[in-house]
Amino acid sequence: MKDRILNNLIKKEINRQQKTINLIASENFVSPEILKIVGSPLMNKYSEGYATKNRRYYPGNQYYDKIENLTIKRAKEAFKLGKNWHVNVQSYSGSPANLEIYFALMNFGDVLMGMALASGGHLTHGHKVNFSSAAYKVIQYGVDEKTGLIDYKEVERLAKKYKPKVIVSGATAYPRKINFKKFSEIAKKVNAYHVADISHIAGLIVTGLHQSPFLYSDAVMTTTHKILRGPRAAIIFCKKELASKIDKAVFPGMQGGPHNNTIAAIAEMFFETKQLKFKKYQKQIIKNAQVLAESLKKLGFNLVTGGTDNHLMLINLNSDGLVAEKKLEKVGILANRNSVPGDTKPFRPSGLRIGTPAITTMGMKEKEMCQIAEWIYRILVKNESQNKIKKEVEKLCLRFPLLN
Ligand code: DSN
Repeated sequence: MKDRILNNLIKKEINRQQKTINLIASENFVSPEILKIVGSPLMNKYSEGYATKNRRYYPGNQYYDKIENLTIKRAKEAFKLGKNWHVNVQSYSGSPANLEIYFALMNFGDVLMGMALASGGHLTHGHKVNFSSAAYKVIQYGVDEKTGLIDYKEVERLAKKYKPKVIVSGATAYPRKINFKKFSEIAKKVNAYHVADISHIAGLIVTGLHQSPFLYSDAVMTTTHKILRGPRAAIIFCKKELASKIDKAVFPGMQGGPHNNTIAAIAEMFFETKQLKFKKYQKQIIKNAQVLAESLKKLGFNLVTGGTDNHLMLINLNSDGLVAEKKLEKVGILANRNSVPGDTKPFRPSGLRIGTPAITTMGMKEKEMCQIAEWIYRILVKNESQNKIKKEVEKLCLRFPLLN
């Protein structure tokens, strides 16, 4: 690279990724193949329109059409979908994808019901500062403050009272399994669409380690860059009868030209999720999360819901999460501060979210989980020397080289 300033910054960032323990539940490390496809000449083209409809607004798309159709085919195979499901692979990322689904299924001013951010929901599930709450009347459900679990009876009560047009299930910080069947039953009772946002758990669903929402939803959205270990993007699945509405909402409703390089990288991602080692990887993510959760508990940490069934856990610190996040960052351990049930200030919440997808990709296993729990304890409880622990962290990370 001729640009030495930028080259130097990129090198530093790659080095940072190698030398830190990444416990951010939504991040991961993609394969060299995916990196290559995203940075390939596939980036150079406009293809507004859809391959499935044989309707593009630019010439020269004969190969992109094939790539987009291949990505759609693989997406359907991965989630074992029949002819009654339609797939749109053009969404730029999770937030636009959710808004596109709402745009397709609701009129402005209709009632949207989603999980509150403070309980583990996403901004686009109706948080007050998000476009979703500006465009729609929002009703938020939460978790039971004592158990930390979704209170399905309360979800039903709210749904019956406010009659939403769309009910969103799915979360960004919920450590337990989600009962999509229950959400579907509630949605049916009030004649609402059930939309499942599976961004955080899609890899577990692909490998049969979590209930699939497809039997129970009208539309499903997943990002591809989290536990699925693909490029930064999203996929929208919907029942066939909603296909035209969803496609129109994505393009021309909200987006212009699709990112062809990313769509091709999603096809590669599904090639990788089909390999036997992907299932082993997903199982190890859960094992690692459980060992980490147990180790933290033994050291006296209080976990929301008492543990985890999936790839993440929430520590209730009963103190400032921002301070804890900063202390850990100083030694090269990244875990984002997060609201815990009852918190009201998202910028200064009192929890930490800890996830295992990225460190499991690095190759870390149970033994390393115990070590990480001990470091968290030594930093947050014992206030030990940061320099000493930073060196220990770096030494461990260098034993698990990233494939760039
Ligand atoms: N920012 C993602 C997460 O951390 O879960 C959700 O979009």
